Amino acid sequence: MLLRHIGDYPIVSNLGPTTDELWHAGHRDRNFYTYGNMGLCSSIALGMAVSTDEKVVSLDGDGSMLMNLGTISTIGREQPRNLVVVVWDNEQWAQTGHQSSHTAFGTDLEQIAQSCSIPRTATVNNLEDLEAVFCEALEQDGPWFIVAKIEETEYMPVAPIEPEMTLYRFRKTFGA
Ligand SMILES: Cc1ncc(C[n+]2csc(CCOP(=O)(O)OP(=O)(O)O)c2C)c(N)n1
Ligand SMILES: [Mg+2]
Repeated sequence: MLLRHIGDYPIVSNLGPTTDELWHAGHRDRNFYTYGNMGLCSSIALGMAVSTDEKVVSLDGDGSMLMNLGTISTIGREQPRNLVVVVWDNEQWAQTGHQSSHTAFGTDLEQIAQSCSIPRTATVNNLEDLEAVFCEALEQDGPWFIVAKIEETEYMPVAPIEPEMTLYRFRKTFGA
């Protein structure tokens, strides 16, 4: 659904299932797939956002975001108007054994974003609301912080990705 709306804007995807699903949903040179670097998806997207005028979309995970909450604070400090963070919040560190994360015990990532002065935030619980807020985020200035509550489903096969090629393909789309 997100790919239907995103046009040519770059996406940074969190390690594991998020990256695998993005690859299966629609491989494109402007997908910056990450593997292994837990907690850095939105940090990388932030770095991109301050380097380009284009919208930059981060598809992060609750567990990864919890491991690097300082990213939210830095987004609030830098106020990149073109950054859109979507956190897939399944309330678990799912891929390493479905351990419940802090969002299952009262931590509200949207409230954290608000308290870090991120001006545009939302929490959505269904696809329709996600689509509406995501389209708004692509149109209007942010930074945006969207928490998408999700349920775990079966994993797709691991995507055949080589980090060096991801970097090479991605950079080329910026003419570097
Ligand atoms: C520094 C570091 N610690 C631990 C791991 C192992 N690890 C990989 S993914 C993951 C859980 C990520 O949770 P979340 O971002 O919520 O994504 P989900 O698995 O729920 O899709 C963990 C603990 C890692 N890759 N790097
Ligand atoms: Mg998770």
